[in-house]
Amino acid sequence: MSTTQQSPTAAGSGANASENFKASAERRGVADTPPERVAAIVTAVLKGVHGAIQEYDVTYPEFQAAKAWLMAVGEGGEWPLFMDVFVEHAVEEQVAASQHGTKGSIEGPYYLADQVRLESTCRLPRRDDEPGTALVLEGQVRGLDGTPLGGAEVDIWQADADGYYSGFAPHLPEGNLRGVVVTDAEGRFSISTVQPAPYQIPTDGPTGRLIEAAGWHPWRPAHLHIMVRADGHRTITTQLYFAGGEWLDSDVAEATKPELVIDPQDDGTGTRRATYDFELEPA
Ligand code: MBD
Ligand code: FE
Repeated sequence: MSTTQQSPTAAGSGANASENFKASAERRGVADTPPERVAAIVTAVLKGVHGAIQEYDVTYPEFQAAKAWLMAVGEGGEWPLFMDVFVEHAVEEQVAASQHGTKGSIEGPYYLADQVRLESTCRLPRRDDEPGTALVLEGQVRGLDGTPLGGAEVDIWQADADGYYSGFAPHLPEGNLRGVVVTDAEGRFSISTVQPAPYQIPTDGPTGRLIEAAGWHPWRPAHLHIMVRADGHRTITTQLYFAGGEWLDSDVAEATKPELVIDPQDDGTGTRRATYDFELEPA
């Protein structure tokens, strides 16, 4: 990691993620949950909490510490981070049960809509001195029946070689390593980028303090986030991971799947290349 950069504080990246989440309410839609269902779900959650209190004979100091921690998560803007690390994978697994084609994975807290649109063969926006190994991801977007989907959008975002996301780290230019790649008439794309580093949950915020208090590790394996959209098809939100990568078998967010692991190979010029095709089901 370079020593001159300013690392984002937990509060900085958390607050940004909270602001971004609130601003994107429209894209996320309305839940419209009827009262009986609200009551059933909340009752089940509370039963789980009450059960843990009984099972572990939770004390008053522990109960008050939990309240203080919950307040800190909100004040630090870390609810998007906490929810996406510890809860989102369970929701995604429910959705996945009725989904065909490319496997999905969690969106996480660092998606930003409306990034620069790029041609099918392109380079993601990067700094002049962007560190990291050159990486090319190429492939094709198809329907479940094999039809190539030209004009599909491969919306990609990733951490840099130091593990930081643009938009959530003040030292990075806006839009760095983010873009919406539009496939050619054959549904193909070829994206030049750099190898991302594993992601560490900020250790200076409440989520990091909980992880430390529990003796867990705060790491996600290196990954590329990708959302693929095509007219008449169900949008897929997923991530690609790297064969042999650190933390691949112990992702703190439990969001890896064997079908989502790529194994880029050096093409002889120092650039690592991988192919991945996306298959979308009808909407
Ligand atoms: C990430 O980069 C991420 O992908 C998730 C799911 C949670 C925290 C940081
Ligand atoms: Fe991520």
